[in-house]
Amino acid sequence: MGDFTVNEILTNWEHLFKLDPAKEISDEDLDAICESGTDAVVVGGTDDVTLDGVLDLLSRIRRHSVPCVLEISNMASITPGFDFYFIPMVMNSTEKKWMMDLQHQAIKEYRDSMNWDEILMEGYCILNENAKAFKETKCEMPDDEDVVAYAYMAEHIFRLPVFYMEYSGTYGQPELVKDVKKQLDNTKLIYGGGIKSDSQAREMKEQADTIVVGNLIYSDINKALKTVNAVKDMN
Ligand code: 1GP
Repeated sequence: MGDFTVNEILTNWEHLFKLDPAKEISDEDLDAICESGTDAVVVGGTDDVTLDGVLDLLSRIRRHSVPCVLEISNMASITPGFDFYFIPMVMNSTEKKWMMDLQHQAIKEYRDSMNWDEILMEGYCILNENAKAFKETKCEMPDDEDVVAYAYMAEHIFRLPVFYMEYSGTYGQPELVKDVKKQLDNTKLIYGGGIKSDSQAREMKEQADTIVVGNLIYSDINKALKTVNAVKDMN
């Protein structure tokens, strides 16, 4: 992406679409997503994320000029060719593996080819107990005070560029997103989960720096597309 690092670019990103490599999407819908005016298209999922699935989406998104991000789910599906790479660290996991050990393994394997202008570490807090990612990463459900403290740690202890409130599949609490945002000066706040309408997109964007729309792409593409302008028109 030219002369800009991912941190500089993220400052201006308000809306992201997230495509799941394990799900089918027609060319027509994918083209509409890429041309929607969203700030970037993220490829990421939890189950059945394969290199073939990732490469298929990459080659199709690449027909468009929209920035393209791989959110790394597993080592087997890492590939060059994306503009940026997001690497989650799951802060409310009960297993160190998901916060540090997988990243440690990845560094050992890929250090020589890692370009830190393209890589962004995300402090993830998974807040939907029924989400596959919550179960897979053995998360513990934090209460509101815990979430605020994780955000504080992301900013002051780990100095992470991003804190991601991940409600994947369910709509979160705008009040809690607001409280978390108050903790953060330098760390950007991404909200993702359960956005099903333009008004929900706006409501969460009022609190967070960036919102992510995922499942709605597959359940109601027209409503998903409307979330872009809902957010952009707030400026
Ligand atoms: C998932 O945060 C994203 O990682 C978006 O969530 O799929 O529920 O929109 P939804």
